[in-house]
Amino acid sequence: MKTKLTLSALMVASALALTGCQQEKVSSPAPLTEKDAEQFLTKVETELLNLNVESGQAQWIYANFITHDTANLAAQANQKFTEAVVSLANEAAKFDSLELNADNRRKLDILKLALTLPAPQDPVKTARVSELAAELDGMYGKGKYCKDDGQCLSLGDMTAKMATSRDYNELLDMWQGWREVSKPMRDLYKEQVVLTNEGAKELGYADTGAMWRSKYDMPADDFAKELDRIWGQVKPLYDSLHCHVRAKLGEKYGTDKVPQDKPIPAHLLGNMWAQTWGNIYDLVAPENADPGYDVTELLADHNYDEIKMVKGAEKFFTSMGFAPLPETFWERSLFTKPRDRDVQCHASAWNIDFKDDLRIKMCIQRTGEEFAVIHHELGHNFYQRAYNNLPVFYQDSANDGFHEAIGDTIALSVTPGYLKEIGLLDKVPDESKDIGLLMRMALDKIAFIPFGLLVDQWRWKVFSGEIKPEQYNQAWWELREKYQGITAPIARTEADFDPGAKYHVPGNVPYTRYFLAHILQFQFHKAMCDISGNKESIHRCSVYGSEEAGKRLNEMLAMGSSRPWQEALAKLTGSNEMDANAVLDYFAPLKAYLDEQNKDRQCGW
Ligand code: X8Z
Ligand code: ZN
Repeated sequence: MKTKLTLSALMVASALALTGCQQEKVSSPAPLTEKDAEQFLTKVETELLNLNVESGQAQWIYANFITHDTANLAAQANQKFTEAVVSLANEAAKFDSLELNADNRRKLDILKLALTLPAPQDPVKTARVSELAAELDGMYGKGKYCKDDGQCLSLGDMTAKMATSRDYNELLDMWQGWREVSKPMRDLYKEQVVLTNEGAKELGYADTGAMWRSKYDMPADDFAKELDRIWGQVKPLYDSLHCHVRAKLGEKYGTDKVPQDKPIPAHLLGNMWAQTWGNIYDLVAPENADPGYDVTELLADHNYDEIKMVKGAEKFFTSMGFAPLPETFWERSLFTKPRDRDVQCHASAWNIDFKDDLRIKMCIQRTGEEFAVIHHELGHNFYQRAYNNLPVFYQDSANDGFHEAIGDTIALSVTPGYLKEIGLLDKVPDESKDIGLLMRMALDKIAFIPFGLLVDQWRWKVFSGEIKPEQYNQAWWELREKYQGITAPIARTEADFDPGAKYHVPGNVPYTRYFLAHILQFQFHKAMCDISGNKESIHRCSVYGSEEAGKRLNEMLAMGSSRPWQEALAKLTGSNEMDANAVLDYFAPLKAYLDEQNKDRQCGW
């Protein structure tokens, strides 16, 4: 056991070192210096690493075996971790007014912002925060929809059915059934908000949301404005897509069910949360421009099982010069849903020892959609490995959007040309099919963007108190309507807690990261295509096999969070701004097509 040298011990030591001739100063602590900061940071480095590994192991076990006991063990480990980090963050704050070199300042700031759920310093309250976090996470992981006849559906079962069912009532039944799971989360969530806000205040932030917004190398308010600016860039494209999709859904289900001047009912878009719409591609496929293949079918035709899908994604990274995943990745990951126990099926990527103990945990389904998610998860793992030589403070992405963007960037290179190259597709469709390809991509990527924004718009307002507990559900649907143009298909009340039906709310994972990732991945893709010498249109570009692009990508990844994200972005793209022009350029031909389709339609809601 290491003895804990706290900062106050350091201060006492330096005060005692003063000679007796300065009597009046002996009782007050010596002013802190850069050297004190350095000593503090060195101590924290080891402590943080040990704490992270210990709690990481407990969280891993809990997520892989959800039981009463593993919940307790995970909560205890989290409590220990939170207590320690809160105390270290408060110590770090003591250097706030000291002028320090940029590196030490950055590490201290990172430490102060390290917790997603900041707990108050009271140990009883920290214990409760940890308990609530474990319980909410477990409720989601264990969640099932059991019908009156006793038949139970897991979220995975419903995800698969909602992708292909075109039966209005069947879809509604599953949509409604899953949202029973989140009702009992409401009171726990409310309690958690109060406690973490108290913790955030102790650390000097207005509330937990304000703390989350402070992680972006710019003033928190500027960051919020930046999001609005970027959303303003994308909104016209989203509106065009929404208009066309609503019209097609009206043709399919009838305009009584899908009124053409109102938001779209949320259960008809092929996804439990209406966050990606690629699964209803068949309903909106442009005439004569269908690329004529479907990745789910290609995978089945070529006997891809779950492991082969992961190997395929790994191969993409190794083709660009990244080292293969370690043997332990294959031994320790979870790839398929176990039949006999509850696991947290929501996909995630881990690096347990902050070196090379990389893993994913995912209940893989054999679909094109999941093939993209595998790329997404491996993007996390290759990022984690690229920065594993940095001090633990910097073992993170430039900002959280970067972490979420890397695997998606690679998945943008899963083009027909690439599928042919790896033997999944016989013939690359000609350019007349590009609108179909772009449509399918937009249904996933453009449809997602407002959803990626609104989840934290809701949470930020909840944390700030602007949304009160008795308005949780109503405010959620107001934001769903405002940003996505989506509506609940049946009346909702405050007995419901629909935000809790989305993993990241009970899981306490900030969501703005995915909004950012959906912008950044197009910037990264464009930059890497340029580096690889691509001559085709951007949506046909694949950087598969480009070691040059891999090298430049790795340079950015290896920076971890050691420098402001603007610098990391410039390293790969030459620009230090997040900007949606790369998105708009990518989809420009589709935008023209949509506007033509919509010309006699009344768009908007
Ligand atoms: O949660 C995820 C990943 C794990 S970080 C699978 N995603 C978001 C979601 O599923 O809601 C990826 C895209 C958005
Ligand atoms: Zn992710």
